[in-house]
Amino acid sequence: MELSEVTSTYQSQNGESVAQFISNFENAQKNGWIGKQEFFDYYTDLSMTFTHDEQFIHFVETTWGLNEDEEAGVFKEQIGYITNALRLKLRTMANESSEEFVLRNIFKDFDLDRSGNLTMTEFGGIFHKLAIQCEPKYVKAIFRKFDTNKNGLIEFEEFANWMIYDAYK
Ligand SMILES: [Ca+2]
Ligand SMILES: [Ca+2]
Repeated sequence: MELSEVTSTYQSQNGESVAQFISNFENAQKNGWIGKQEFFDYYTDLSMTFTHDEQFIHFVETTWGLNEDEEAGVFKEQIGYITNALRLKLRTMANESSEEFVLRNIFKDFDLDRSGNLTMTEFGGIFHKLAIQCEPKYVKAIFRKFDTNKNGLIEFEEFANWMIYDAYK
């Protein structure tokens, strides 16, 4: 499959392109169904054409409406591990305090443009600043966990709730 084909499928999300997309499975049995093996073969090949994991994950998700990786077990375990590490470091920064002004100061540190919310880029900066190794696909997944109202930004309330209450979700 050419990258240009991938890109056009990626950009258009109507039913026709999905049909087109399904017909692109090289080993598809043309019976209208995609077997598990076909799915995996296809994505193993396809993942080679993306230079960033994040791009690839986004592509798989937008195409299939998935919220989680096919390797859900490993993925979830990693997310849990990184989330706990993140929380521990942030709790240390806050001196274990749950006072709003303390949490607000921490939040402001990461809100580089002072917009009152964190973009994906600003959120990614937290991991960098706290020296937590984290691949972009995990940053993205954790971002989504934080963003409980699903507006694509992390507001202070979402951040604070997670710091105080939702640590082990
Ligand atoms: Ca911001
Ligand atoms: Ca939000």
